Amino acid sequence: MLWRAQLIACAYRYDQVPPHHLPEVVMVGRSNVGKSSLINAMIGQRLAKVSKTPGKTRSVNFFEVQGDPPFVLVDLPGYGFAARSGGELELWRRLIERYFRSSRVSLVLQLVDFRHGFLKNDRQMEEYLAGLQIPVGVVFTKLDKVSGSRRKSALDAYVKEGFRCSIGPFLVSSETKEGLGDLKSGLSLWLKEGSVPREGL
Ligand SMILES: Nc1nc2c(ncn2[C@@H]2O[C@H](COP(=O)(O)OP(=O)(O)O)[C@@H](O)[C@H]2O)c(=O)[nH]1
Ligand SMILES: [Mg+2]
Repeated sequence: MLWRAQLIACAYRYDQVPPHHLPEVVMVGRSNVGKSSLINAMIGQRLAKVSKTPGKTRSVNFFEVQGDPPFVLVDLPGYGFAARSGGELELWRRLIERYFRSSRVSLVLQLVDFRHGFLKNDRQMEEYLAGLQIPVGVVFTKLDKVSGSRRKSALDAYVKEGFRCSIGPFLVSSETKEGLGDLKSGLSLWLKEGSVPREGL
C-alpha cells in the first residue's frame, strides 16, 4: 500500500493551521519516541525531520497523505522535553491546547517507546485526550530494540497495566519496517469506518 504525501503547512501559531476538509490523524508522544521517523516510514519519503536531539520539532507540521482514503497526518512537537524557555513552552502549550480543542482531530496516534511502556507524561497525555473524548490508537515504537523473546511478555505487561485505545495497540519499527503494514491498514480501516469528524472548528 503506497501512500504519497506532501507537507502542506508548518504552524507555530494557531492562525497558521491550514483549512482543509480531510480527517486529521495526529501523532503524539514524548520527544524522541519516533514520531517523525514513523511518519517518514509510513509514507516512504523523508518529509518529517528526524533528530537525535530531543525537542527539535517545534512547529505543528501537516502532511496531506494520498492514502485510501486521503487524510492529513499531523506531526506535533513532543512532550516531556524540559529544555525550552518558559515563553516558548507557554506558546507551545497554548497552540497544542487550542489545536486539540478545535474538534478537527479524528484520531490521535499515541506513540509509546516499547522498551519503556507508558511513563508519567504518557499517562498525563492519555488522561488529557480521554477528557476531550478523542479516539486514540496506541503505537509502540522501536520494536527492533526489543528482542523477539521479550516482546510478548513486554506487551502482556503493558496490557495488564491497561491503557485506553480505540484501535491497536500496534507494534512497529521504523528502522526495520516491521508492523507498518498492519498500522497502515488499521488506519485506513478506521478512517473508512470509524472516523466521524467532530462538530465545531
Ligand atoms: N532503532 C530505532 N530507532 C528509531 C526508531 N524510530 C526512531 N528512531 C530513532 O530515534 C530518534 C528520534 O526519532 P524522531 O523520529 O526524530 O523522534 P520524534 O522526536 O518523536 O519525532 C532518532 O535518532 C531516530 O533515528 C525505530 O523504530 N528504531
Ligand atoms: Mg519529531
